[in-house]
This record gives sequence, C-alpha cells and structure tokens, in this order.
Amino acid sequence: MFESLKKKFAETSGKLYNKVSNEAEEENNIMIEGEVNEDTKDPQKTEDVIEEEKQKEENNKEEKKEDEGKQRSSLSKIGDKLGFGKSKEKNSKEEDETEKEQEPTQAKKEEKSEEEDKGEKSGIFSFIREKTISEKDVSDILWELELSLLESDVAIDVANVVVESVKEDLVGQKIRRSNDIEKYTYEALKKAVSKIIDIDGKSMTSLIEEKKIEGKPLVVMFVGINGTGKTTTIGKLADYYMKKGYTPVVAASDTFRAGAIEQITHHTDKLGVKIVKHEKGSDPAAVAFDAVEHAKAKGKELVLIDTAGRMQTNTNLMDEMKKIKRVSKPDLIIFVGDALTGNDAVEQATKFNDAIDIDGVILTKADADSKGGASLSIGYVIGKPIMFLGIGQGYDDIKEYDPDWMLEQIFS
Ligand SMILES: Nc1nc2c(ncn2[C@@H]2O[C@H](COP(=O)(O)OP(=O)(O)OP(=O)(O)O)[C@@H](O)[C@H]2O)c(=O)[nH]1
Ligand SMILES: [Mg+2]
Repeated sequence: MFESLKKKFAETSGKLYNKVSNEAEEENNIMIEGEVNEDTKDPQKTEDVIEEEKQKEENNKEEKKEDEGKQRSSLSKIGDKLGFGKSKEKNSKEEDETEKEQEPTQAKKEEKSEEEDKGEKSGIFSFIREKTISEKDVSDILWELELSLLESDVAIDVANVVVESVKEDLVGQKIRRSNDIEKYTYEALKKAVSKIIDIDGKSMTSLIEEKKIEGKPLVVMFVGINGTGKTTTIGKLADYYMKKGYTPVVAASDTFRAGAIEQITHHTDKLGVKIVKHEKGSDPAAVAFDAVEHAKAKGKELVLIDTAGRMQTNTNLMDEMKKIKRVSKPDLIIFVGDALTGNDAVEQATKFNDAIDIDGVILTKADADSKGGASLSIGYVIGKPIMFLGIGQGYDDIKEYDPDWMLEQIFS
C-alpha cells in the first residue's frame, strides 16, 4: 500500500542530502566526523590543508572513479590530513600509527554521544561552518517532489500544501552534520503529510454510542458511483459492528440495478443480519424509511442503507439520492470511493459533497493501491474525514482509518 508515496518522500530526503552535501563540499565546508584535532581549530590551517588536498585532487582528476566513490575518497583524505576521522583507504600500518597518534582521550571519548559514534562508523561528516538551508537548495527538489506527487494522483492543492509546508520548515534551518539534512527533511515531510490527513471527525463507533444513549439507531447512508464497493463495504461493516456487540439492519435501497437486491441479500444471509427490502424498481427512499422504522421499533443500533451506484453527472439519479436523504434522515452520509481511481475519486467526492453534503469517506481497494494519491488527498480536498479503508474482498478486510497508521505506512 502507498509504495509510490513512500518512495517519493524517501527520494526527496536523499536528493536534498546530496545537494546540500555537494554544495558544502564545493565550499570546502565539510569534514569527516570524528574528533576535532587541535589543528582544525585554526581556520587558516584548515583552509590550507583543504587547499592542498584540492590541488592534489585536481591533478588526479582523470583517475577519479564514480561520483560517490570520489566524494568519499576526497573527504577521507581531507579528514586524514587534518587528523580527524579515519580513512578506509589507509594501509594497515599507516592506520595503526595514525590511530595511535589520534587516540582520543578518555574524557573526549565520553563526551561523544552514541549517535556521533554511529556517525563516525558510517562516514557521516560535519560542516566546518554551520550550513543554512537556502531556498535555492530546496526549490528544484521540491518542484520535482510536487511533480512526482501529481504523478501519484495527489490532488494539486494537496501537492502545493505539502511543498509549501516543507519549504517553510526547511529554509533557514541550520545544519551541523550531514545526517541532519535527511532528518529535518523527513520531519518536515511527515509534518506536512500529517497536516493533510488529520481531519477532525468522530468515529462511527462513538456516534453509535451517542445515539444509543438517546435510544435511537445511527442511520448511515452509503453513496458513490458504480462499482466502488458500497455493497461489499456494508457487508463488512455489518460484520464489524456485530462483532462489537451491536445489531445492524440493512436497507436494500439499490432497487435500480439488476441483481443488486440479491447481491446484498447474499451478504446479509451469510452474516445473519436483518435486511429490509422491497421489489426491484420500487422507491429506494421508502425502503430506507422502513429500515429506520424497523431499527427504532426493535431497538437496533445501526441502519446501513445501500444505494445504487450513480454518476455525479446523472441529475435524475442525484435527485433520487437527495430524496432518500430527505426521507430517511441519515445521521451520516458516507461517500464510498475507489482508491485506485485516484484523482477521479477526489473529483467524485467533491461533486457528491456539493450535492448532498457528505460526512465522511470510505476508500476501498486500498489493498491494491500503490499510488496512495486519493488516500492522501480526499479528506483534505473536501474537508471531511476518511472513516474506513477497504483493504480486500473479505468481510474482515476493513480498517478504521487512523492518521497515525497512515503516517506509519508512508514514513516507516
Ligand atoms: N480488492 C478489493 N476489492 C474490493 C474492495 N471493496 C470492494 N471490492 C470489490 O469491488 C467490486 C464491486 O463491489 P460492490 O460492493 O459490488 O460495489 P458497489 O459500489 O456496490 O457497486 P454498484 O452497486 O454496482 O454501484 C466487487 O468485486 C468487490 O469484491 C476492497 O476493499 N478491496
Ligand atoms: Mg452495490
């Protein structure tokens, strides 16, 4: 799930890391992390050594290997010359002697944090002068991020918000050590995404509880275009809430599509749930009304109203949907969207929201969605929370949506 988003965010951290460290190297503002030799406290000496090393590097240019190897080698040499850090290229004899010379005092050793130790081992480097991330450092990379988010079907407004938020957090950020770059970028991205996906809203369970106190059922109506998973989701939720100890009743208000009443009846029979149904072609609003009355009379806690799939452009069917709302007075109208359709799902949700004022979203087929664009965008664009994610075709394949879980999926 969401592999594409995950990859894109990871790439952004990596690109920024390379950019800032390459720039720092060009400015001779880089050193292998480790103990700072007394010599390095003398800026003139530091500059001299770097200059000398640069000269050597110039002369040996043709012999240099690929970029990455080159950077490591150059940094290591500078580090060796200045007497901090260890070069992996030293021969063993030289290494022994140098290491002895540079053996840090016990006191200094203790001062080093665990993190720094780790850094030294993995060749992390520090900046001689503190490096401040500039707008120039981030602009190209964030532009690329924005494009790649759009490719992942992230809505344009959402991509803008992510990029602006990251820019705001990173520009002006002061960096001392190379791996701070990735850390800060990662934190900035995570913060941006968490702003996007954290939409206020009560859980369906807490709403059922609130209604129960009033002695009424929670009435939930499911809407969306054809084939997004409304009927399957109703089966899943009936099962989910029965397992929590509630008694649901289902309204077969898709009286329009051939086979729709049989399909939902198949689910309710399997699950042992009460279904209220009329003839095919009958008034769907009347079916929903009867189901609500039944639940009230029998003290059932939840009414799940299935409706026919309809295109947002079909005025007659959109009007019919408004009638079901007027008659059954649902407490919640949930738009069911197919995560795989990306931006289309966001567009449909916007149109249904305009027509009928939805309260929340369920995105289905998230199990097959590698892009993640709809999951990231839909709540933010319409300002309504995602309540559940459909993650498969079985009754158990439904997950109460949790922004922290989503962040974990994208940034783990
Ligand atoms: N992989 C996967 N498939 C799903 C999920 N939810 C639903 N489906 C499948 O999507 C297809 C359509 O599901 P339905 O529940 O019939 O969709 P609908 O919205 O009721 O369709 P209409 O009534 O025709 O509008 C079925 O094959 C379901 O098994 C899900 O979360 N993951
Ligand atoms: Mg259906």
